[in-house]
Amino acid sequence: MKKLILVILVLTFNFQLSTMNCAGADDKVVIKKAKSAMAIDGKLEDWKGYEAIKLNAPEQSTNPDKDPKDFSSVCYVAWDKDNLYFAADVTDDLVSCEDITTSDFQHCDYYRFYLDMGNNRNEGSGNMDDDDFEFVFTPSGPDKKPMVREVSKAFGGEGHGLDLSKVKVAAGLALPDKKGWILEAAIPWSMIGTTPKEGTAFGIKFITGDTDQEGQREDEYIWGDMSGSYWQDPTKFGSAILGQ
Ligand SMILES: [Ca+2]
Ligand SMILES: [Ca+2]
Ligand SMILES: [Ca+2]
Ligand SMILES: [Ca+2]
Repeated sequence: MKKLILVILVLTFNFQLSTMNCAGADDKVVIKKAKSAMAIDGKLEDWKGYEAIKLNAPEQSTNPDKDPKDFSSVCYVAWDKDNLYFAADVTDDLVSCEDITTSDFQHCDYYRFYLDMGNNRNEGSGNMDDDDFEFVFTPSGPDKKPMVREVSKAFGGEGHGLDLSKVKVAAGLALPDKKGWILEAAIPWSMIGTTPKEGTAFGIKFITGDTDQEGQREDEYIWGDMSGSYWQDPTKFGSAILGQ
């Protein structure tokens, strides 16, 4: 009897492990509609009631031994007729955002927010196409202001030449009760060639990286599939749908 229970336990554990390992392709997020425009002010009060998307589990990190006090986060998305909103709530023991040389701020603290507005990842190309966007946000920079770049069409690529002054971005730093940073952004739908409505579906991905004292990116947390060239491959994106 004991042996049978043991076998069942082992089988159950293995099943859970295999379910976790292939979770990537099934990653979905239903994006809630904002009742009124989000205030892009580096404060997260307006995000109460929105689903926290977690980038904080050891199996989501390129360094499974990462101390959550060193770095861990959740992020949020919302929409209205004008904007796609993004926010991140990050625990981090040191903010380091000095690298402006690398096109995608590789050696900064950053959040990367990927969109495949054509929702065509199943066509199987490992390269970003014209309707794929990679926005990179940092909570600070050499002038102490948050930074944003758009480096789509492959890793560190040329981007779409967007007028990024139209992306509203704000950051909050080191709240009194914890070490970390907050990012908030509003991306106009007009910028990414989409007229939104309930049911609009597209590909999505979130990646966040930690840089500390050394000024070199230490590791990343990845939402969804983290196999292969996950940082530039739309076939590794999850699915988003605009909800109510
Ligand atoms: Ca806010
Ligand atoms: Ca850190
Ligand atoms: Ca695409
Ligand atoms: Ca850091």
